[in-house]
Amino acid sequence: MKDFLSKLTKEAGDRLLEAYNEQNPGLVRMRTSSKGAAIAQDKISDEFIVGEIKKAYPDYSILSEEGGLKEGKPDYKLIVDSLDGTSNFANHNPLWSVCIALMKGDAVVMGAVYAPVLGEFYFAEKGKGVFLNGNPIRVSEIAELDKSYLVHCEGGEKDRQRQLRIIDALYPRVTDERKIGSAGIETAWVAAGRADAYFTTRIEPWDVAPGVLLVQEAGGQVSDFKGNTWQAKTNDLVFSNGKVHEAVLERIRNL
Ligand code: LIP
Repeated sequence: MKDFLSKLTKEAGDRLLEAYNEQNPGLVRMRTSSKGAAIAQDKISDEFIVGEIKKAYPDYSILSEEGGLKEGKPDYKLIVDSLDGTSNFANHNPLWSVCIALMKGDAVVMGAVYAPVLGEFYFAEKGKGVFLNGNPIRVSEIAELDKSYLVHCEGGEKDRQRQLRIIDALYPRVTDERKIGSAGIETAWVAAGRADAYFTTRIEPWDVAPGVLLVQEAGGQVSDFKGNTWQAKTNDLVFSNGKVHEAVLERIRNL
C-alpha cells in the first residue's frame, strides 16, 4: 500500500503538471473560464486516481472530492483530493497539490501530499514518521505566539467577516501570517517546521486527511477550535507544532 499510494500520488501530480505547464500565465489570468479549466483537470485527475484504486483495491471504500463516497470494505477507506488548491492552479499559482490518505476505522494510517511544481513529496505512516522527499521532518520549536509564523486558509467558509474576525484575533499577535490556498501544502509546511500553526474553517476531510497524519507524525497537534480531536467531517481546525496550540485556541475558540 505504501508504494502504491506514493506512486499513485506522484503520477497524478505529474499528469496535472503537464496540463499546468501548458498554461500561458498571462492568458490564464485574462480568461474568465480558467477556473472551469482547472475543475476539468481536477475531474480527469479524480477519475485517474479512483480508477487506479479500484483496480488495485476493489473492495476499499473511497471518498473523493469529485466523486463522493463509494462504500466498500468498512474498515479501510481512501480519501482523495485529486487537485487541492484549484484556484491557485487556475491562476497559475504554483502552490497546489494532490492529497491521498488511507483511513483504518477513524484513524488516518497513511498520508501522501505531492506538490509537483515545488518538487515536494510528503509521506507519513502511522507510528513510522513523516518524510519530505525521503528525508525525516519535524515540527518547529517555537513556543511563543508572538514569535510564531502562521498560515491559514478559508476552507469552505463563505462568511468573510468571520474570516476577518479570526485573522484579527491572531495576526496582531504573531510575527507574520500567510494565506496559501492549498490545505495539503499548509499542513505539510507545519509538519516541516516552515510554519508554527495553520488554521482553517469549514474544511472538508479530503483537504486535510493526509495533513492530519503528517503533522501528528512530525510531533505536532491537530484539533478543532474547541480542542477536540480531528474527525473526518467538515470542520474548523488548527494544526500546530503543539507548543503554540493552546495559545492559538485561546484566541479563536469562540469565533
Ligand atoms: C481548497 C483548500 C484551500 C481552501 C479552499 C479549497 P480545493 O481545496 O485546500 O486551502 O482555502 O477553499 O477548499 O477545493 O481546491 O481542493
